[in-house]
Amino acid sequence: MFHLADPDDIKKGKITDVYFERTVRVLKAKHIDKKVTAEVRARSLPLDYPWAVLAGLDEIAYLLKGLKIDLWSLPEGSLFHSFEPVLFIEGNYSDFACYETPLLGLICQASGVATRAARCKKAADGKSVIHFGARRMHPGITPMIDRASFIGGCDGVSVSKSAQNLGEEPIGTIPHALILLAGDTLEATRMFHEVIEPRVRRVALIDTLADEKFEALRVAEGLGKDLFGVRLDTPPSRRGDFLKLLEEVRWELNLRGFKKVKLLVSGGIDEKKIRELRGVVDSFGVGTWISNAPVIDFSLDIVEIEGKPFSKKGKRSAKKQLWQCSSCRTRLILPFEERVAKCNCGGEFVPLLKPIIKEGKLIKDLPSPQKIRQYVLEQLEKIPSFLEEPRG
Ligand code: PCP
Repeated sequence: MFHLADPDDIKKGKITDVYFERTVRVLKAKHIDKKVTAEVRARSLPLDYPWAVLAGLDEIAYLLKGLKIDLWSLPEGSLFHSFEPVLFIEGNYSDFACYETPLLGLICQASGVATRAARCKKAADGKSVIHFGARRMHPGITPMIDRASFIGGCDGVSVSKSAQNLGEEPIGTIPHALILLAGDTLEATRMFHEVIEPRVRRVALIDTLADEKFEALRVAEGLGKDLFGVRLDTPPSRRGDFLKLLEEVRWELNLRGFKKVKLLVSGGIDEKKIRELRGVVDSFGVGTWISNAPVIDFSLDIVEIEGKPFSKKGKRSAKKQLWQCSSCRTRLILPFEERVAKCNCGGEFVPLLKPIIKEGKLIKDLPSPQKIRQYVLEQLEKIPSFLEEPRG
């Protein structure tokens, strides 16, 4: 069997820390169950990242739908900073207490993956980034990781089922295994070309047997206009100066009229490598760096009880709204009822936390993965350059 939680158990709040189950029993036994506002925020972001991407809201809405609670949240895909409230729940504490564990699990991991995907996409500066990281994680959560990587900005994912869930075409090339079984790079690429439907781009893997430069020319001459690109997944023991190798392959292909043949790279690709190689590479296959992303350290804490501000040490009390100036993007965190005047830049402040669930009912349909991805890409465009920093 696979060591996976049963979705019904998750939905019923059974995948939770025992101290929540016991707390509900104590509250009920002592009749001290009260209406609270509980807020989720991240006290810090991994590796001192200046911003992160909120992901996993669709699963949270599914998890909390039907409970006697109200949920407010930033739209999925929103960029946020440490200490900013990203969502809050209102209701009787015992009605959602056991959902804290799954709720945090859903956004901590998905937001970590989406943030890494967005940082890779930002670093790629318009070049495509494909998520190849399913093989590094438990297959039970592959659809979640692939969705988070896609809404975070990746241009595609390699797992067919995940792509189907997203309404996208799966993106893949050729594995080393096919080259070894065919015994030759060009032969394997020809077999692929003969068998696989024409809409699938022909990308030859050129690092299995011989030198990449000569293999690139062989497949380019062998497939001509049918060759979309070549993938280099050159093993570290042979990689040397990867940029120089790629520039040489590019030079030789251009020299012989194969300017349209794209260069794809994979294997140990992270943001730093993307920045180094984006001048010559057309597409990056990123696996571990995205799927094994550090989680976002969200916490959920009570900030109001029966409408009165009350929170633990180290946490500011009161229900809050996060405001952003529509022109200079300055942000303000204010008590929920407080209104804000015009921004110093003259721009209007708009409230970012929106109602998602009212008394257990979803208020409006949630956006498609494509819409959320577009929203992320638009925000990445607007990130002030000073927030961009070369981090490994
Ligand atoms: C890996 C495979 C994955 C890549 C590399 C992810 O190559 O192609 O997509 O790598 P990463 O986790 O380091 O980012 P191999 O397993 O060597 O090759 P193959 O394509 O033959 O499966």
